Amino acid sequence: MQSKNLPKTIAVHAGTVPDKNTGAIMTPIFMTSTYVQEAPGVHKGYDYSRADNPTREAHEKALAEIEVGASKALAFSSGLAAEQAIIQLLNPGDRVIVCDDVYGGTGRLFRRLFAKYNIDFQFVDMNDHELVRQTATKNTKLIWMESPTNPTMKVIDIKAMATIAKSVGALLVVDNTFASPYFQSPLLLGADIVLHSSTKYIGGHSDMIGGCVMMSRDDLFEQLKFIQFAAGSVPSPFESFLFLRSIKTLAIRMEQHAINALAVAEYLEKHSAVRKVYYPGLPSHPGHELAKRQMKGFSGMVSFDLAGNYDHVLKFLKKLKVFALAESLGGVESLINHPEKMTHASVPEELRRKLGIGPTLLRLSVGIEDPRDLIADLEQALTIS
Ligand code: P1T
Repeated sequence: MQSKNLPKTIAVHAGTVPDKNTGAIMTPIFMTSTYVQEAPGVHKGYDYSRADNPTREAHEKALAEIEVGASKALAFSSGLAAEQAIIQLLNPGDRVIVCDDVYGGTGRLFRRLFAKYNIDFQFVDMNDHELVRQTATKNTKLIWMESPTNPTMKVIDIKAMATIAKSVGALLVVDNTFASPYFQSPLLLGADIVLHSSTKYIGGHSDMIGGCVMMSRDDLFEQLKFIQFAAGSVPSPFESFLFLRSIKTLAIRMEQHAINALAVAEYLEKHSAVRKVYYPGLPSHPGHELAKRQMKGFSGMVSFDLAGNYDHVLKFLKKLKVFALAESLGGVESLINHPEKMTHASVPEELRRKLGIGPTLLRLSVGIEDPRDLIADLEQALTIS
C-alpha cells in the first residue's frame, strides 16, 4: 500500500479541507481586508489580508502539495511579482547568473529595473557548463534558470546547475513554468527555490495573472514570506479561489497538453514548409535524452521556424482559425506567438539573433482541443494557395 497519494489524486485534493463552520467542500472566498480583534493583538490568527487570508492560505497549501519536494509555497499577484520577491533577497553588489534564453519580461525586470540597484546579471548559455563554472564566483548569490526555456526550448541540466550553485554557496532558482509542477520537480534535483507564472499551466484557463514560489527550506520561506507581506504583491481571495479550482484539473490537462504537443511537433517536423521544430519530446531535439531523465513528460510548448520569410509568417498567421495569435501560454485553448515581435521584443537584438529568435520563429502553446483539429488547422494554414 502506498502511503502518499499519486499526482492526479494530489491535484484534485490539494489545499482543500471541508470548511470548519459549514462543511462546505469548496474553500470559501474570504473577501475581507481586515479581521475584528477581541483586544489589541488578540485575534484568530488573522489581522490583515495582505499578511494572511484563509483562501490564500488554502491556495498556498495546494501549491506546496503539487510541487514535489516543497514543504511551503507563497502566492503572488503575477509571475514577475514572484520573481521580484526572489531578487529582493539580494543586496547591492550581488551577482546573478541567468540562462540567456529566459522569458523577455524576466530579462527586462533584471536589466531595466534591478540592474540599477547594482545587482549584476550575467546572461550565459547554461548548456555550456564550463562557462557557468567559470562565471560563478563567491559574489554569485543566485543561479537562475528555466527549463525548457522560453522560447527556444533549450533543456538545461538542473542537477548540474545545482552542483555549481552549491560550489560557490549560491541558491539555484528554477522557473518551472514551461514544465508545470506535474512534469518536473526541480526541488528533487537540487534546486532551492522553484517559481511559476501561475498565469500559465497552474491557472490553465487564460483568465488570471498570478505567480508563486515553492521551497523546502524554512529559512527561505520566512524571508520570502516577509517580502510578500512587506512589499504586498498578493493575489486577491477571489483569484486564490479560482487557482484552487484550476489546480484540481492540472494533472489531466497536462497529460492532454503533452499528447497534443507531441502530435503537433511530429506533424510539423515532417512538413516541407517548416525549417526546424523545437520540442524536447522529439528524438531530434538536442536535449531529448536529458529531458527524458529530468522530466516526467514534455509539456505543451512547441516552437518552430517557418521556411520562407516574414511575409510567409504573416500569411500563415492570418489563415489560422483554431490557434489564436496572443501572448501567454498554458491555457486550455491553443495559442500562437511571434516571440521576436511579441513576448521577446525587449531582448537585446544581438542576443535575440544569437538565440535564433528571428522573423520566422513561432511559438505554439498547444491546448487540449482534439489534436486532429489542431493539425488540420496548421495543415490548411501551411498550404500555400
Ligand atoms: O506574466 P507573469 O504572470 O508575470 O509571468 C511572467 C513569466 C515568468 N516566467 C515565464 C517562463 C513566463 O513565460 C512568464 C510570462 N510569459 C509570457 C507572458 C509569455 O507569453 O511567454
